Amino acid sequence: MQVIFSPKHRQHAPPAEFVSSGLGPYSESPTRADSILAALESSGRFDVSQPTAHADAALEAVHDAAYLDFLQQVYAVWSTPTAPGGNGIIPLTFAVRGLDTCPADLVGRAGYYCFDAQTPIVRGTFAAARAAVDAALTGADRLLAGDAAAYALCRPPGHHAAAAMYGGYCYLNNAAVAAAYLLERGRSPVAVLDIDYHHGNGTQEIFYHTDQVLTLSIHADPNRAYPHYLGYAGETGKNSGKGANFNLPLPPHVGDEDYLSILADALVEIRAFSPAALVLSLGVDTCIDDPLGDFDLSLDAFSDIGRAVASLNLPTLAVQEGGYAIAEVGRAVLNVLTALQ
Ligand code: SP5
Ligand code: ZN
Repeated sequence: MQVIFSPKHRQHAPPAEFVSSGLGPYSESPTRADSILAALESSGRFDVSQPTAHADAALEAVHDAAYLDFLQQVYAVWSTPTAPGGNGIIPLTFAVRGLDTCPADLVGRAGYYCFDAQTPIVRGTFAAARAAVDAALTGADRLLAGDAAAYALCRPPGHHAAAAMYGGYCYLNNAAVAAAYLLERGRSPVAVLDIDYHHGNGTQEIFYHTDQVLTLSIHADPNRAYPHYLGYAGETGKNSGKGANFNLPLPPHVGDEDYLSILADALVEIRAFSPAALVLSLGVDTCIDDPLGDFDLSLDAFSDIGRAVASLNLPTLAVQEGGYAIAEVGRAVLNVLTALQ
């Protein structure tokens, strides 16, 4: 299986994020990608290549043009010699209900587009995020060329980013851009299965009104877990998208057996939809040792997940999302991909 990976991810390395006790280390660190790449390389089962550059059109099919301009420009405007701190741009105000006019000031726009205090923009953020999109699109090209599966080792991840919104360590929605690109090239309809511990709110929002993309997310119940404000079972899609979004929120300490049974339910929906391709938003923060999650999946469960997804017999693009237990993420991803192969 082809693994697509860009070393440009390293340009995105914010030193800190806000946690409940104040500033803490940034969980979505470059070492995550090191761990994954090392595990895949040591297995000797994968070819690793760099992404090819893709035109902005694919990105613009999913994200708002003014939002993309903001992401691309804000750091350069902000980083004057008098600007304080090295933590990157973290907004202090947020455009929530009733505060919804986008200001002219680029830095003021951070709080218009951002929805949490954990997703700083540093100098290299856009370059890294753009390279991650290219990785997902290069993986999609492999499917279009006839490969049964491909894996994009994306960093930063993407599933929390919506058309004009960033948060949850995500800026550009790699999986959604790849799904729209496959659709555009005649792989219709497409299913996106999100198995990250957190709800894929960005992906859900992007495809909420269309019946061309089935979105399913298995995640921690947002009543207790990030992203809190979306991801409930009652969200089933709107307009022609009605019935094409499934949320499967779960309680804490879900173990292998229960998880695999929920996954089997999701696969039933995917089969019924008869997609031409599958995008797998592959977060491994469901692992028992994950510091952000409270699920109890063993490393063996990740092999079972890979086998279950492979049983769909669909061209499958796996796109890396979360996973923060540095010692385990490589093995968890390796187990999924080995079984998927
Ligand atoms: C892509 C992705 O996985 N983004 C996740 C963003 C989650 N940020 C919220 C972190 C909240 C931390 N709560 C820690 C609870 C520890 N038990
Ligand atoms: Zn996650």
